[in-house]
Amino acid sequence: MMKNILEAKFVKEMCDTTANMYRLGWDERNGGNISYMLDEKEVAEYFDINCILRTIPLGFNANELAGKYFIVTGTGKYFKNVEKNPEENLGLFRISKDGKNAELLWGYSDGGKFTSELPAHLMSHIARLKVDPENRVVIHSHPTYTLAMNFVHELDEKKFTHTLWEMCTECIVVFPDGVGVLPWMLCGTDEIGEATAKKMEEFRLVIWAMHGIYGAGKTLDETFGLIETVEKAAQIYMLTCNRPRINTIKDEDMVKLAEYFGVKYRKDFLNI
Ligand code: 2HA
Ligand code: ZN
Repeated sequence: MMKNILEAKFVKEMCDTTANMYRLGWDERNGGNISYMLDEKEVAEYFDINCILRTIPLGFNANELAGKYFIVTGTGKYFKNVEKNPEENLGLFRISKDGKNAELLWGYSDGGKFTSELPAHLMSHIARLKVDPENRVVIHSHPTYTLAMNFVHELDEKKFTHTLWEMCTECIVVFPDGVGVLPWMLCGTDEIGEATAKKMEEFRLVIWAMHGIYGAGKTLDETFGLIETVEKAAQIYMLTCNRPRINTIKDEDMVKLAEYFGVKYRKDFLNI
């Protein structure tokens, strides 16, 4: 007997994460997308993995991920609606042997397909897996204060990261590797996908200037938490940036934090 996919932990987690992000105001309309790599073993509990519902061309080559399984939000779909109707708003597929197609096993039930940002997602998975074999999740979102900060702060990786680190004591501990920044680029393209993946070799967080953010991690919680921490710091920045700054977390304080918590941080992003 196959188990009911709607009770699968990974479907519940996708529902919870999209619902949280929607309620935080980060994912208006069809904004944002999530991809989550699954093990064949966990997928096989829910359906016959030889029963392909549809073959959907990827439009680019993902042969480094051949045979891998992903659950991914659908193109044009709203985070607001995932929880109510996971089968229409999500899809679960395997990358074909030649890396050219998505073999749909469940979901996109209204004839839909994966997010238009799939190139950036899959290319980021490939890049992160080389750095961290346990990476499973890529999230793209439009968090409000992070975006606002893009309009008033220099888009320099060192300066942007440094400002975020200054805004919350825990920032340097949560994202010691800092935040990569891409200039404004056309979204949905292979080009922005390749640029994002290149940044992902170095960073788990990548800003798409005046558009949003990408995060990567081992779990949905961890990846969500990374973006949430950046967003909190950006919020504090936006609440304080037009007033004189009287107090700040100093660079030597950040060194103490990084050393106390034993994290490997971007020393070159501090001014010491
Ligand atoms: O999928 O967020 O970047 C909607 C978007 C595109
Ligand atoms: Zn977007």
